Amino acid sequence: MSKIQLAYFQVRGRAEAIRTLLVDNNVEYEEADVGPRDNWVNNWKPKMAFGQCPWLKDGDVELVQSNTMLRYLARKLDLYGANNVEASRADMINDGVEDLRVAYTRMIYQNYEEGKGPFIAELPGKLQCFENLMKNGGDYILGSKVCFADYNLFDLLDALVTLSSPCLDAFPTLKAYYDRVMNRPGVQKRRSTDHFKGLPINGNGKQ
Ligand code: 0HH
Repeated sequence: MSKIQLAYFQVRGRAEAIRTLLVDNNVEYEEADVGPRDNWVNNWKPKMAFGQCPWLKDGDVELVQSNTMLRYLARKLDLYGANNVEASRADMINDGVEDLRVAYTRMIYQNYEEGKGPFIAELPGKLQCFENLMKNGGDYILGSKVCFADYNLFDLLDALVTLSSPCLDAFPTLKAYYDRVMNRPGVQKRRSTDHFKGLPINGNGKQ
């Protein structure tokens, strides 16, 4: 069986949760750089179903949409909970991550200078929602076993801590959760690679 292939710009962006999931679950993969811009526009973009990346290929399966990839890998690798209720909790939190990621990305790429302050000011209200969801729970979103949404929530928290280093200080459950995922051996394995260390979070140098 050939290795999974991933293609994306050389940034953490929307691919890092996927990369981390793969490494933490001992799945070997190959990555192609879709950049720089001319390469992307001429050789990749026209082939993408929605004109955007990341793109993932697993045998005959070709996917775009980062959350679809996370869910595909979750079904394949048993990272989607044990039943419909667990899967729905993972989906719900992943959808919450997506909402906050969209707001973060919009601020980073479209309104950094004026938008950063207000975004950070509104962050506690958003993080409180995740704190509430994780309180009275286990180590991870679904208890003792990691699920796909953990990689996505962790990756977003990581970007937010870079944006505002004290942002988790008022949220002890979330802070402990962030540290717990950070300290998973597979997560550390990914983060210790030269590839990870060389990647900016975003493509415009803002973080
Ligand atoms: N809903 C989609 C998903 O979740 C959204 C994908 C998306 O926004 O997969 N893709 C963007 C790249 S993410 C895209 O394809 C932002 C990273 C930008 C890095 C830019 C340059 C880096 C240079 C080192 N954008 C290209 C396009 O739309 O043509």
